[in-house]
Amino acid sequence: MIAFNAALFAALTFFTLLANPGTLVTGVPLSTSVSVPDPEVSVAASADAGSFWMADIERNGSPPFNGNGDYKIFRNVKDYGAGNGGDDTDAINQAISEGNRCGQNCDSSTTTPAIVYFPPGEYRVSKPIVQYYYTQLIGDANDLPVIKADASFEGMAVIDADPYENDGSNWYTNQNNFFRQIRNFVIDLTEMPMDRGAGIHWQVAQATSLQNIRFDMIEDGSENNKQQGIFMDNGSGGFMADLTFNGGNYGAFFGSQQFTTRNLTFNNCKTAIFMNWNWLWTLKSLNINHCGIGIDMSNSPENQTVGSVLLMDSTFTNTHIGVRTAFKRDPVTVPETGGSLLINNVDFGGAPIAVASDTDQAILGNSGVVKSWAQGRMYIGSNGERVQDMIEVPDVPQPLIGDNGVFERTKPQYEDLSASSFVHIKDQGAVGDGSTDDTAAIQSAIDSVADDQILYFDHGAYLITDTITINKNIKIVGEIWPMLLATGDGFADETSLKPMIKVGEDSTALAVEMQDLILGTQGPAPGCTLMQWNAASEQGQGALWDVHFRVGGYAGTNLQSDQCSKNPDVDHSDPNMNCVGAGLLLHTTGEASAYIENCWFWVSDHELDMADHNQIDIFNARGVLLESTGAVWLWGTASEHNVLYNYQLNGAQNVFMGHIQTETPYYQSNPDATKPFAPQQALADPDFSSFCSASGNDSASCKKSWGVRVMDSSDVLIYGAGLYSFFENYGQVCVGEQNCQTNMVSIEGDSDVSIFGLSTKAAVNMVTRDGESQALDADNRSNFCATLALWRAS
Ligand SMILES: *[C@@H]1O[C@H](CO)[C@@H](O)[C@H](O)[C@H]1NC(C)=O
Ligand SMILES: *[C@@H]1O[C@H](CO)[C@@H](O)[C@H](O)[C@H]1NC(C)=O
Ligand SMILES: *[C@@H]1O[C@H](CO)[C@@H](O)[C@H](O)[C@H]1NC(C)=O
Ligand SMILES: *[C@@H]1O[C@H](CO)[C@@H](O)[C@H](O)[C@H]1NC(C)=O
Ligand SMILES: CC(=O)N[C@H]1CO[C@H](CO)[C@@H](O)[C@@H]1O
Repeated sequence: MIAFNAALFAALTFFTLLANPGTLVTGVPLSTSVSVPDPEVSVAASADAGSFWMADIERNGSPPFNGNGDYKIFRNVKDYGAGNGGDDTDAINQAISEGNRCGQNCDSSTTTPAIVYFPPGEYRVSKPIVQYYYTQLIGDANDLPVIKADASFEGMAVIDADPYENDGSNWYTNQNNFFRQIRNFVIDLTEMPMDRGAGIHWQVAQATSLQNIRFDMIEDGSENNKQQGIFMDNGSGGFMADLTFNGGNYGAFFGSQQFTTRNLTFNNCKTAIFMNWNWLWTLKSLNINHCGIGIDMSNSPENQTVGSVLLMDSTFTNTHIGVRTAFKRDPVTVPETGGSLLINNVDFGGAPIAVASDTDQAILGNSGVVKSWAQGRMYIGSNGERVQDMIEVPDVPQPLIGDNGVFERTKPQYEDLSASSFVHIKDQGAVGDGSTDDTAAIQSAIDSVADDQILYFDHGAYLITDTITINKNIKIVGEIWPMLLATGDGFADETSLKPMIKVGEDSTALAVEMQDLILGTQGPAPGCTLMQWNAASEQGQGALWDVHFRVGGYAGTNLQSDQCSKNPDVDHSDPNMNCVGAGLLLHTTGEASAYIENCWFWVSDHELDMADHNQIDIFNARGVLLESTGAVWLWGTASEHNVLYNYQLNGAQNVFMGHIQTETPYYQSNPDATKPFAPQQALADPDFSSFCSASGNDSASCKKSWGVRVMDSSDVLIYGAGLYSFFENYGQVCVGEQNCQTNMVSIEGDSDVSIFGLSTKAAVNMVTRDGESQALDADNRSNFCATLALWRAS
């Protein structure tokens, strides 16, 4: 993401909230009859105290580009004196910060990763636990550690991912605050006075996640209750799943550009979710019980700050108001498409008012299960109308359906296994030092690992010079994102793409699960597909979680700011071929099926490690290419800065995408998207020269990367898309004029696609069909993007 000046949202700052905390509170009374599980009870009842493999797995990983051979990746907070009954704040912060890591005044760094592990037990804090850049805070998955805020706790939140200084500045740029996880905790605010307290300050961007966390807050419906589980003021992201919020004023206070949040339970909150601002937000599998308001998206009714919300597969029980909104169909509210809302398969049986106005008048009364309801602008082809009503939508294709609407599966933590079930890649001959060719060692480790074992990639940088093939059922876990880097002559021929990692051949049935890896290149690899997924599998048994595709801009890639810094004043008709990345990031083929969650397909736009952190030009040909007909789910993915397209579907079937986020390259149109790669028919590449002249606009502005291109594909559902164009040759005049490029989404041929919650930025045409404009940005303005509640071909 970019350092974008979003002063647009300044009216909603944290400081305003602190200064005037009463203004956002609605004071709807709530029942308090449901009891909350006592953390002490669950701790005592657990049979597996301290049994998580994370605690005692052998640690062979090291960051190859750190320079300090003694650098410690793994830190157990007990080794720093935490958990002994006193104030644990300093010990925990010491465990996090030790080793010259990326803290205050550090923009970013990939060379100081740390896993900070919390064994079962209670930890007491009086000040925030500061989560440094590139940190995973992980508790015992079998017996959640409890972090208890002291009654005298002072500070923003129990865990703070981006501290504020007294002058209001942040440690990290919120939109660049990447690579973080927090999982397996109870955060307890119940000893604090109820007029204060937050669990996690989560001001983050891509490649971040919260998973399996319970927030315990004071249950009290009065005005004085100001506690909140998550406080998210701004950022860009992102993903979270499996969270429970008990009590509090707001379970979660959300504000960010775009996000996917899945499987969240709220009990006895005054308001479960307060949506402060967004461009788009996909909410899936919410259980909202005994709350005053479920989702309040009515902030600033006279000029709404919420762009859009997609709510799917959720249930409201004994909750006064389901969703509160300021949107009105007529008279038109400001901005015109602000407050767009999609409701799909939501049980409002336990909410007397399903959708209410900002003055609590019923817009949609008690409704039982709502199949589909929308407010905003809805397009059938090029016919747009303003709606606020039930709508007709096609059924979700059968292969995509799970137990609760669209299939979902959280990243497994294999918590039943012991450390002895893990086979270390470094014990199998791989070196991971960023200079040794590890191809053969990795292939042989994959071939020899047993079915009941897990292949563990110790942290490192593993060079791969030829295709590695996975032809068996396997589970692969990375130690805080080890890097698999394609390099060498074997990946040089851009006209003949060869995979670095090939999963199955020709639709073979396999169960392949991978998590916490990074795939990239060392130097140019234009003949490389980083991952080709050919395997079919049972629903959700072929999966990637937190596997990030990251090309250029970090230590070890030889594609950094010393060689590839931007230079917009020079003509780039002859691009610097030393700054080429890969040919294609991810490719699904045949009858392949894959579950892909919280994966970031990022061609770097700026330097993460070198001190200048400058913007850089990396030419990576293609992003994600889906050509498969088995089910593919993309939950919370983003694809950015690819030359030809970020997502392309060609002959694909049964695809769910929600939410997706894209940015087109900042250097375009210097050069435009016709350079440096010639379109290849075998890959169904876009041919901008012929497309643009055929569609009657041969301008450079037409020859820019697609956000999403769909050809001859059916049963495709997109639930939330934020597709952005922020630059013309690094200039931003076009952002205000909403015309950084002509097009963004192309639907071609015989395609059956429904796009719910489409938000585009600075593309004149939001959607074209076979080259013809379907919907204009100028007709559909929201707070920042232009937004459609729904686009369908017919
Ligand atoms: C709404 O707010 C935005 C962002 O602060 C501002 O640019 C715009 O002018 C406002 N519109 C109206 C009609 O007040
Ligand atoms: C993020 O939020 C903080 C506090 O609410 C505010 O000071 C800052 O200006 C915001 N930053 C951006 C880029 O919106
Ligand atoms: C949802 O989250 C809860 C609490 O973390 C967990 O127990 C449950 O298995 C999750 N459900 C799904 C479908 O993942
Ligand atoms: C092409 O489209 C762009 C963006 O809509 C517009 O500014 C330009 O004038 C168009 N050019 C032609 C030749 O139609
Ligand atoms: C068709 C339609 O309703 N278009 C409206 C969209 O919003 C613009 C302002 O941004 C109005 O001028 C249009 O009338």
